[in-house]
Amino acid sequence: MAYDWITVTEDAGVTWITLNRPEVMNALNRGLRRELTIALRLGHRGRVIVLTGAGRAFCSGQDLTDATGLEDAGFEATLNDEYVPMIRAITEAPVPVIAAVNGVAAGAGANLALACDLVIAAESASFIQAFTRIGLIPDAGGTSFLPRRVGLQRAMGAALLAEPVPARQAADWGMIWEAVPDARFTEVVAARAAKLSSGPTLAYAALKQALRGSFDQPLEAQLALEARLQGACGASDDFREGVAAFLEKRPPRFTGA
Ligand code: T3D
Repeated sequence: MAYDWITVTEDAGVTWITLNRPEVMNALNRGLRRELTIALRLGHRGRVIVLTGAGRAFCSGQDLTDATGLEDAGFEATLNDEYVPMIRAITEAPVPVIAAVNGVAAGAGANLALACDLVIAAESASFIQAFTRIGLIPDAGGTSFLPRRVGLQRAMGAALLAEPVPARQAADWGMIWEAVPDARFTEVVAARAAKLSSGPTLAYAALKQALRGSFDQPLEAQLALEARLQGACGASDDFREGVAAFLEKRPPRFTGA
């Protein structure tokens, strides 16, 4: 498929999706949101997806010059029709999605990153819940992802004050997985992606489902879910291969079956 606003490449089981509007810090216009949602859905054909930005930013959130959504239907419809499918394409992806945050992530761009399963940021990057600067509240899942990751007070501070949270601080808070020196950013992202692309895909899908659902149900239900998902994993070729590899003292060769 040909894209106008993003680039998509596939290599060794890794689908790389790059937001490609560097002149506006990869702001999300309607076309980009649509393309990104499609690419995320199609990216499942690989074994891991990496989402990153072209140029010096990851994503600056809603394109503030693009009023097409407003003219048609207003924010509520735009969020429901365009942002929600985009975020769900990440959270429901059966493969791990890595946000490789190469630079500033602001507004919905910050929450696009936080929707991902693993967030790796360059040390020079920052996360800005910029919404209140323009009279809005965090959206694109931010009011869910933020307090769950960093607690209510830090979520409140980040949203109320709308100040940049540097990558290192974000990692210290548990908002993201890690902040890495800029010089090593590409190398570290590639290494993490390669590791996940050769991992047990079925187990990854199951653990995403279990962890992401864990905030919404009591322990009893979670235990039952774990048992059901583990039943499927335990019956997989990957489990047999993992045990065989352990006993034979060799690296496993997971196929995702
Ligand atoms: O349903 C709905 O539609 C509502 C949904 C809302 C979701 C949201 O995301 S609301 C929040 C929207 N985002 C923002 O408010 C962030 C706006 N951008 C910034 O605060 C800053 O640009 C950054 C902190 C991201 C980066 O600052 P800096 O100083 O490094 O760069 P800059 O000079 O501000 O930006 C560079 C260019 O990108 C500049 O254009 P120019 O002057 O070179 O022609 C700037 O206007 C453009 N740009 C940056 N962000 C956006 C943008 N253009 C359109 N939309 C943007 N969001």
